[in-house]
Amino acid sequence: MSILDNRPALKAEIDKVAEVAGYLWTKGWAERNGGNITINITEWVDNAMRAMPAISEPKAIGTTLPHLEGRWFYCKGTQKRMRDLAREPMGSGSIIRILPDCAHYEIVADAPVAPTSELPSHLSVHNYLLAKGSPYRASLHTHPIELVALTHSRKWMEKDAATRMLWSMIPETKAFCPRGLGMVPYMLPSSVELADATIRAIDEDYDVVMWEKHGVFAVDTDIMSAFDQVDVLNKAAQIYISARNMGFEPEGMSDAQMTELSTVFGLPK
Ligand code: 2HA
Ligand code: ZN
Repeated sequence: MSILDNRPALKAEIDKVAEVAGYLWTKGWAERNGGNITINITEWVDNAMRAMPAISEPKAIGTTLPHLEGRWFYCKGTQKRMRDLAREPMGSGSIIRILPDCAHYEIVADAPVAPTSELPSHLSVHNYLLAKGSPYRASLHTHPIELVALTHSRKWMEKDAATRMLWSMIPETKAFCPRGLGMVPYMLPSSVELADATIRAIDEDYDVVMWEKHGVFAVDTDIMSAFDQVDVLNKAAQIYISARNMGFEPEGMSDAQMTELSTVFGLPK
C-alpha cells in the first residue's frame, strides 16, 4: 500500500520526481547521496490524507516558517541516493506535513524515511515562495559538473558574467533561462547563511542559483521545469568548455544577436 494508490494526480507529480532523479544520476550530477528535491504537494492533498495519522513523532524543523502552515511536502530522504529514488521514490523519500506551530513536521507516508538534512533550507525557500505568492512548487539541488567547474574561477563568479557567457553560447539558453544564473559565494553546506543567501538571490529574480564550488539550487513550477533550466544552463557550459578544449575561446553570439533574440522572443534585455 502506498499513499499514491488511487491518487493519480499526486502519483504523476512523484513520478516526475523519480524521472528527474534518474536524469540527475545518468548525467553524473548525483554521486552517492548528492542533491536534494523538495516538492510542495499541498494542492493534491485530500481529506482522507488529512485524516491520516502520522508515522513519526513531531520533529523540529529548526526554524519557524509561518507561510508553511498546513502545507505538505515530498522530500528526498537523508543519505538516500538519487539513483535509488529513481526506481522507488517512496523508498528514498517521504511525504511530510507541517504542524500548526510552523516549527515542526511529521512524516505521514509511506515509510518513516527521515527527510534530508537540507530540509530547513529547502523549506525556508518554499516559505519565501509562498510568502511572495509565487506559483513555484519545486526546489532542486544538484551537482552539475560543468557549472560547478565554472565557479572555481573568480572571473565567472562576478555578477552576471557567467550568465552573459552562457546565454551567448546557444540561443535557447536565454530563451529558456531568461533570468540567468545567480552566484552565491562559498558557504558551508546546510548552513543557515547559505539558505539565506540563496533566498536573497532568488529574491533578486534568479530561478537558478550557483553555490560556489558545490552545486546549483533551482526553483520552478514543477520539478521537470526546474531540471530543464539547470540542464539548459549546463549544456551551454559544456559548449563553452568544448570550444576551450578545441583550443580556442568561443566567440559567443554578438550583442546585436542577443538584442535581436530578446526582442523577437519578448525576453528581458
Ligand atoms: O544532501 O548535496 O549539499 C546532499 C547534498 C547537500
Ligand atoms: Zn550538494
